[in-house]
Amino acid sequence: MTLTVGVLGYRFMGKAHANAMARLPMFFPDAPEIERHVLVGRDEAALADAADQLGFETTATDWEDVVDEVDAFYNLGPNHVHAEPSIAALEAGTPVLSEKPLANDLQSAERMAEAAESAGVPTATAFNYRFVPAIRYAKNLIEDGELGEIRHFRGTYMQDWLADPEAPWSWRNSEEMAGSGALGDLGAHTIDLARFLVGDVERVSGHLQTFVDERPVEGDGDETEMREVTVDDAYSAQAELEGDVMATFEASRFATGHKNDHSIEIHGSKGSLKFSLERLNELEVLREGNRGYETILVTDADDPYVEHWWPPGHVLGWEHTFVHENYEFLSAVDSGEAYHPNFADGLAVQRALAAIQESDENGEWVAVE
Ligand code: SOE
Repeated sequence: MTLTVGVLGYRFMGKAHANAMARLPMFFPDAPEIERHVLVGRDEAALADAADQLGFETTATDWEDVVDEVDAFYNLGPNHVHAEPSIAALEAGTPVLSEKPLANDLQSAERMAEAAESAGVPTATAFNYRFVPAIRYAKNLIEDGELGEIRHFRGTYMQDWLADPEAPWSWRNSEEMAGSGALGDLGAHTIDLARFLVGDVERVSGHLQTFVDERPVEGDGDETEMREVTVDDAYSAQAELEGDVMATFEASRFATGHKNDHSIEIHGSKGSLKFSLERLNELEVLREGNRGYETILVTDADDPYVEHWWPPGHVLGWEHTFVHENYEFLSAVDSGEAYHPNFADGLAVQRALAAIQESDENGEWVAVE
């Protein structure tokens, strides 16, 4: 049976997921057969062009017409539109993949996770960095006890696309639409990796900062309209993870010189590891008894997901994480088996994000319930 996929959103993430779906038959022949069936958006002309470019059969301007007609629904819109279409799809029994963070606020994330629980179908929160082969390799090392007892997790996510005060305002600068700034957009990924590799976040102390309070709205007029920035440009947090693990998290859109630098370090009683997204094929590992780190090029055929691609050393990139994520999610939709990271994982991250915001506001440590 061919699975039909409906996708809301056709910009950055729409393209990343459509590309992933297009790669599946060639590189993952055991993936279920799918059809990029319907692309959803509001601007009919732009939508028609996007559907053509991204390989969709049809278009729709109303998500309500789509959510109960497809075998899987992808919600790739801005954060404030994650909840309603996703909940409607789940109420119709349709599996849903939502972009991250799960929602723009904790209450919406809770409603989404409840709807997922009641529907009992696979859901996904699109934390694509879990699907980097080197991250999977790291997880295997930790599970095999190679690092011993984990003591520290350090995660930073550095970008610089807002360092220029003239960089235009977008929905990512709006609390109403995005929920938070660097915290939710970037920190959500780091917190998900902390949970995936080490364990749940138990309590946090957070600090958020906005460096530029208003930005120009892009437009044709002669008068420059300025709009308020209502989210953080950067955040930092210290945290305690389960098992008495000490953690620090940090992200910025003002880290000049860093484009998309998501880095983590983990220290255990027997060894350590380091990973940076800017060198995503590599993992630095310090093994017990060694004086220094070794650099492992995670591109061997028996490394996670690599047998589907190229010979050793023929490196993979950012877009491959989406292919792996789509492979796992669509296989779960086909088989009905559980998938992670699901909406419950997305909610757990959202609870940590909300606690970091609350801690910044009241100046105290906050427990992540
Ligand atoms: C923009 O900051 C962005 O595209 C995020 O929204 C993504 O989740 C991250 O993977 C890369 O940066």
